[in-house]
Amino acid sequence: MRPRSPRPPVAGLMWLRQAAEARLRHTCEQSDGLPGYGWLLHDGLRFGAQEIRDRGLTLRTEFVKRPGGEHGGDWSWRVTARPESAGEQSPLLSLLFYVATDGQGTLQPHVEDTRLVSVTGTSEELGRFNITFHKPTTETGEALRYASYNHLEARSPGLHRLTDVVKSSLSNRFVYAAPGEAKRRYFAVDTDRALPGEPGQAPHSHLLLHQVTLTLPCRVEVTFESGSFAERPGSLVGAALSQELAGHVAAFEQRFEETFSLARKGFPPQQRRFAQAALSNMLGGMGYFHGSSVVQSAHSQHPLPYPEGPLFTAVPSRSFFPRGFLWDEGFHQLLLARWDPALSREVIAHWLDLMNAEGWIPREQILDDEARAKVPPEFILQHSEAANPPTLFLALQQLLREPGQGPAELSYLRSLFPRLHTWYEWYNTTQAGPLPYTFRWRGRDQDTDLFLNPKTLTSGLDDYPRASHPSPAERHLDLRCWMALASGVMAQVAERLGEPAAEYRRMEQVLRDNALLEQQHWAAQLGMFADYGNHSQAVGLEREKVALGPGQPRHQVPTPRLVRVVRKPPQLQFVGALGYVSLFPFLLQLLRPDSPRLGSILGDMRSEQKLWTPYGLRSLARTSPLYMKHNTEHDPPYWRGPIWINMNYLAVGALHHYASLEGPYQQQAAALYQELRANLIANLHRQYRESGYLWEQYSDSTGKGQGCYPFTGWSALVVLVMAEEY
Ligand code: 6A9
Repeated sequence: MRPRSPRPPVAGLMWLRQAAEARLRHTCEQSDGLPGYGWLLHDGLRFGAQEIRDRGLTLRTEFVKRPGGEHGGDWSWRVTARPESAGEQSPLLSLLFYVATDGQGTLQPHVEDTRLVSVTGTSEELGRFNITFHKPTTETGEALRYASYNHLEARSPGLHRLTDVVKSSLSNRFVYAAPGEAKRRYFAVDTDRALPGEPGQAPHSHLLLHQVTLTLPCRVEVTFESGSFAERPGSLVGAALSQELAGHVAAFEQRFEETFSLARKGFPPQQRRFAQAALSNMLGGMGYFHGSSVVQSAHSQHPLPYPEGPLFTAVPSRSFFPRGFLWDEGFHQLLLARWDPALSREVIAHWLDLMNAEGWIPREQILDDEARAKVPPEFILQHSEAANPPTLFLALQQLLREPGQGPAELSYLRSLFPRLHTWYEWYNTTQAGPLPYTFRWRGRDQDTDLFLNPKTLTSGLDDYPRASHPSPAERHLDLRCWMALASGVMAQVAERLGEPAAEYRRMEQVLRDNALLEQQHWAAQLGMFADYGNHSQAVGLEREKVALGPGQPRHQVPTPRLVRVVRKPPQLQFVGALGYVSLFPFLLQLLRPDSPRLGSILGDMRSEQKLWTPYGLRSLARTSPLYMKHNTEHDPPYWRGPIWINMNYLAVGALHHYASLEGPYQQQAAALYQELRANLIANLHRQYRESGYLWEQYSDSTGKGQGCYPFTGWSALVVLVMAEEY
C-alpha cells in the first residue's frame, strides 16, 4: 500500500514458511515458482481479494479502504493462511508486516514485550496516522492459543533494498514453544544483528517490521487509521471488517455482471471467476511510479535524465514487467475504460503528460531505482526517435463511445487536445515513409550481420520479419494502418470540441482509400498485404569459419559465432511474411466489406497451414520462411509463430465488425467469429486452470502458456472477448 506520492511511506507484507531452507517471499518474482497468485477480485479503488498459493499453504489477502478525513481515509488488511492439505503437521508460518518511509515522514514504534503493537507516524500526504498490528486469531475470529513475536527497526538505502535488509537480519536462534508441542527453532528478524549500510549513502528509508509466527490455519488483521478522520464509527476489524468485505464482494459481483453480462451470456461460474480474476489482476497490478527515464536524443551526445514526473498506469506483468509500456497501455485501457472510465481518463492523461516538447512519449517507462533494478542496462536507455504504436487512440475511441458524456468529459477532452495533436504530428513527421501517405518505423536494428532479421522493437512486434536490409526506402504496413486509426480519432475529437477537423478527416479518408492502400501495400505475387523494402528472402544463420593461426592451439580459438549469410542480394520488393502485419488493414477495419482482399485474408486466417490454430491465430504463418526461426543463437522466436492475445482481440473485433456489414464475406466472417472466439476463451481458461496463470503468449502447437507470467496485461482482453465488447 502506498499513497500517490513521489516519496511515499509504504506498508507491505513478507512471509516465510519455516523450514530447513526457508525462503523469504516479498515482491512478485517468477523465480519463486509459486503454483499461483493473483487478485481474484479488485475494484481498482476500495477493495481487493488476492489468493497466493505457496508450497504447503495458501494465503488470502484482502483489503478495504474507507474514506473519511482529509488524507484519503483508513484502510484495513486481513491475511488468512490455510494449510494446503488438512491432516499433515501444520507448517510454521511467519507473516512479516512492515511500514517504511522513503525520505520523508516519521515513524514511531510502540512495543509491548517483544511485540510491535502499533506504529504512529506522519507524512506530507497522509498527515498523522496510526497503524495497528492486531493479535492473530483463528479463521472465525477466536484468539489463537499461541504465537511468537519479533520485530525489527532498521534503515535502508531505499525501498528497493528492503528485502535485502530484512533477509540479512534473519537469524534462527529463536524457539517456537507452544505449550504441549515439541519446541521448534525458527528464523526471525533480529534487531541485535548488524545492519548493512551502503558506503557513502545516507540511509534514506526507515523500516519498522512486525513478525508473527504461528501455525495454520490463522488470520491476522492490520488497520491504518488516519489522524484527520474524526468520527469513525469504530475500527474496521473482526466482524465489522467481515461485513464490509462481504458488502464489497456483492457490489463487485453485481457491477461485473452489469458491465460484462457474462452470466446472462451463459458462462458458468468457473469461467466467470476466471474473467473476474483477469480484470482484477490488471486493476490490482496498477502502479503509481515516479522518477525519470534515461533518454538519448539526437540533439545531445550523452544520455540525459528526462524531467521527473509521475505515471499512474497498468502494467503488462506484475512479476516480470512491472512498469508502464506505451502501446500495451492502449490495450489495457480498452478493458479498464469499460470498468471505470474515470480511472482510464486519469491514466491516459498521465501518459500524455510524459510527452516532450517535440511530441515524443518514451516507449518503456523505467522511472526509479526499483524499476531500474529489474532491467538489464542495455534496455534502460530510451531513444527520442523511437515510436511505438499509438494505441492510446484505441482507448480514446472507446472512451468517446461510453455513455454519459457531459461537460466534465468535454473539458477533459479539451485539455487533452493540444497534446493529442502534437503527438499525432510527431508520428506524421518523424515516422514518415518514402512516399506520401506511407510510414516507416525508425530505429530498427542496424546490424545486418548478426541477426537473421534486424528487429523492429518500436513496432511492438519485435522480431516479426521485415525487410532484410533496413533502409529509408521501407514502408511499414502496420504503422500506416495505425495512422489511419489515429487520424479518424483525431477527427472525432476535433468535431466534438468544435475545432477544425477537416485535415484529420482528409487524412483518414486518404489512408482508408482501398485503392491507394493496394497500390502501396498489396503484393500481388504473394497474394497478401505486405511491407515493402530492400529485401532478400534467401538469408540464413551459419557458423562462422575460423581459421587456426600458425602454431595456435585449437582450444584457444573462440567458439565460432552464428552469422547471417545472404545467399541472394537484396532488392526493393514486397516482404513475404504472412502474419499479423499482413492482417492490419483487416484488424483495424480499413478494408471495405466488398473488397476481394477481405476474402483472401479470411482464407489465410482459416488455413491451418497458415494462421489458424485451435487456440487462436498464430503470429506468423507456418508457410512463412522465418516461421519459428531463432534470430540469433540466444534469441528464440517471439512474434514468429506464438499466439498473442492483443492481436487476436483485434481479429475477433474485426470479424464481429465484418459479420455485421452486408457484403460477400459476411457469412464467412460470422462463422470465423464464432470459432475464433470460442477457441480463445476455451484455451485461455484451460491454461489458467492448469497452470494458475494468464500468460504473455501461447504456443501455436499446444496452446500452452509461455513467456512471462502472470501476464494480465493485454491477455486479460479475453474478458472483452467473452463479453463481446469490441
Ligand atoms: C526486457 C528484461 C526482468 C515485449 O509487454 C511489454 C513488451 C511489449 O510492449 C512488446 O510488444 N514486451 C513485446 O514484444 C516485453 C518487453 C520487455 C523488454 C525489456 C527486460 C527484464 O527482465
